[in-house]
Amino acid sequence: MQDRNQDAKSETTIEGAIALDIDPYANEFLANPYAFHASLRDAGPVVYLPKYDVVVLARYEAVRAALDDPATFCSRRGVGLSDFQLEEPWRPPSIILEADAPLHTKTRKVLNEALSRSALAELAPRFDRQAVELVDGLVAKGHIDGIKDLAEAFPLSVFPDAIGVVKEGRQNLLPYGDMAFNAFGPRNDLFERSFANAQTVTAWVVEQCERHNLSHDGIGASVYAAADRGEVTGEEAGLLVRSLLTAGLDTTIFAIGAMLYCLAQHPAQWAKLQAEPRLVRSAFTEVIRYMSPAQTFFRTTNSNAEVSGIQIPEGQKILLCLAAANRDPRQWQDADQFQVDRRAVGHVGFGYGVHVCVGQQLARLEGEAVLKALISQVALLELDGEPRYRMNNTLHGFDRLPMRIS
Ligand code: OVV
Repeated sequence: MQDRNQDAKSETTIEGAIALDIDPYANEFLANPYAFHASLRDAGPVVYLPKYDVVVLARYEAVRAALDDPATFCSRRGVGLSDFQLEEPWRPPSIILEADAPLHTKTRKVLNEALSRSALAELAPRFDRQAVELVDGLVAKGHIDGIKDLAEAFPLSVFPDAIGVVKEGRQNLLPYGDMAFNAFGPRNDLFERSFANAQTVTAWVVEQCERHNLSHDGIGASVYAAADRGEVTGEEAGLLVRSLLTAGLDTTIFAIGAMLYCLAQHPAQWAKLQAEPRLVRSAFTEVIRYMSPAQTFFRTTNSNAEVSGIQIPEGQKILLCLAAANRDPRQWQDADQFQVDRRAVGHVGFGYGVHVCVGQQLARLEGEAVLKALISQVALLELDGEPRYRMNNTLHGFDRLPMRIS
């Protein structure tokens, strides 16, 4: 039996890759991933995890190279653990995230346009005003939960309106995002728990993506305007609005939560920002590098591939550890230090290449609005109790951040 097991194992092992007995979906890993990330990077350029039959790339150079080669490392077989060629996806696949050229090229153009810097420019004054108003109210309270009261409250106050979603039923948005990001991992407890009300939640989201349910002046409407121009079908426009609602809220909430945590944990960096508010842009970029709210995405090899001289067969699931790449000491000086004036451009926290986050200008607008409001309205910002991690198969961050703010 022993021998047979070993034989079976050597059949699936990738020759030249180091096999590690690490579970990236275990609670210990998800709560405190940094030592595991170092083990994954240090083991070699290509690591194999027998438990999930996945190859892991965790070094910056390897992650970036894979993201830069979408013909070999494709997305249409899913960007989670599951191979859509072998398993039925939990919902009709995204036509932008879970797609390759030429479909992706077409859909990407539509969302690029709807989310371009110029399209978003008119939202900025409102975001800034809402952030100041919200932060002023929190300063008056003195003690807050940074997550509920700010990291969630701010995106919820601007994002659904910006897209043009009806008010009734918005409580379904966060559970839907939680499902989607858990669904990139295995069907573990986290997955099962987040899918408890899947039917209701999914039905609501799908319905809100229909044209007649969206406002006439939001980002959703501008996606449908692309359908009027013949760039996509009406059905495709609905799926692209679904992408916005799936990817746009939990991510920014985790990013703003990460920002609050970073500022509270690094008072010298907070002081530097207060002295030099022009650093807001690089500070937000550094938050994404340092915390990587989206920790991982997968690709699937579309043909036999080679990474660092190691042969990877066609149909292999590849876990790209964005979070590990973003703290790779081979790439970053003092990788584990949070530095608001770092030139963190080039991080892969938003991905890289043709699939790089299409909503990142909107995410920035939100993150920077909050950060500017904190700088102008807040003197003291510190932790006031134990942060609690929010567990998710893909997102890393907090669900409770007790803070003193004044
Ligand atoms: C969870 C997620 C991330 C990015 C894109 C999408 C979903 C999508 O539905 O397109």
